[in-house]
Amino acid sequence: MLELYHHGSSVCAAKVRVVLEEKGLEYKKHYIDILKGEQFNPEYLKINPKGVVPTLVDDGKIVTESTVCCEYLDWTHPGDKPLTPSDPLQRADMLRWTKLIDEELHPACGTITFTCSHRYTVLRMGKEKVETFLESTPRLSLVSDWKERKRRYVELGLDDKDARKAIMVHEMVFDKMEAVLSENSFLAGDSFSLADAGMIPYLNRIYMLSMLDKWCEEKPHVLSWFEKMRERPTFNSAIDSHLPESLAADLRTNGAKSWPKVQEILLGVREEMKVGVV
Ligand SMILES: N[C@@H](CCC(=O)N[C@@H](CS)C(=O)NCC(=O)O)C(=O)O
Repeated sequence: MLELYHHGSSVCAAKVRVVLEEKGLEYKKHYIDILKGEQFNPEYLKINPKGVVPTLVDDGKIVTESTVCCEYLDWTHPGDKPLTPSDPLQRADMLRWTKLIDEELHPACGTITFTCSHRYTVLRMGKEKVETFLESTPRLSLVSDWKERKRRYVELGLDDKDARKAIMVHEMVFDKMEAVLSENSFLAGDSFSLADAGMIPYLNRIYMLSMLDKWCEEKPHVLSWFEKMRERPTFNSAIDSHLPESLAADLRTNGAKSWPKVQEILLGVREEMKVGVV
C-alpha cells in the first residue's frame, strides 16, 4: 500500500500528489500540519529526520525527497503513462528542470511564501507557540540554515535580505519557461513529464498569492501553460482539494497585500537584469 505524509500548502507534497493522481494510484493520506509544527513530532522525525513533508511509504518502505518520490513512483508504476521521456535529450531537459526546481526554485518559494503570507498564519499561534515552532526546526531541514531563515522571515517579512534573490530566481525561472513554452507545449518535449508535474505547484503558489497574472502579464506562454495544467482532471484531486479554505484565504489576502512591495522589488530586479548586473 502507498501512503503519503503531506500538507495542503506544501509545494513538495503537491508535486508527489500530482504524480500519484496522474498515474491513477490509490494512496492513504496522513495530514501533517506544518504550520502547527506537526512535522517535528518525534514519531514523524523517525521517518523524515529533516522534519519536512512529503514522505512516501510503499509497503513500509520509506522514500523521502519529493523529486525522488516522483521518480520512484515513475519507476515502480510506469503503466501506460510513463512521466519520463524515452528520448535521452528530452529526458536530460526534464532532469535539468527538476534540478532547477530543487536547487533554486524551492528555497526561493519558501522565502516568498513565508515572507508574504505564512508569517501571518504562524504569528496567530501566539508568542510562546511561535517560539517553540521556530526552535523545533532541525538543523538540516529544507536547506541547512532554514531554522535561522524561517525566524528572520517571520520577524522581518519582505524586509529580509533574501526577498530580492527569491524574487529574482522566480523571474529567471519564469523567463526560462516562457522561452521553452513558446516552442513546446510542455517543459521537456511534447508530452507531460515529471518536469511539468514538478513545476505546477510553484506556479500555483504564485497564483494562490494572487500574483501570477500581474507577474507574468508579459509572459503569455507561461500563463497559458498554467491554464492548461489547471484544466487537467488531476489538478483538483491533486492540488485544490487539499488546501483548506482558511489557508487559501490567508494566501490570497496576504499575497494581495504583499504584491506592491514584491512588485517594487521585481521592477528593480528587471532593471538590473536589463543592464546585465545580474
Ligand atoms: N527537499 C525536500 C524539501 C521538503 C520541504 O521543503 N517541505 C516543506 C513544505 S514544501 C516543509 O515540510 N517545511 C516544513 C518547515 O518549514 O518546517 C523535498 O523535496 O521533499
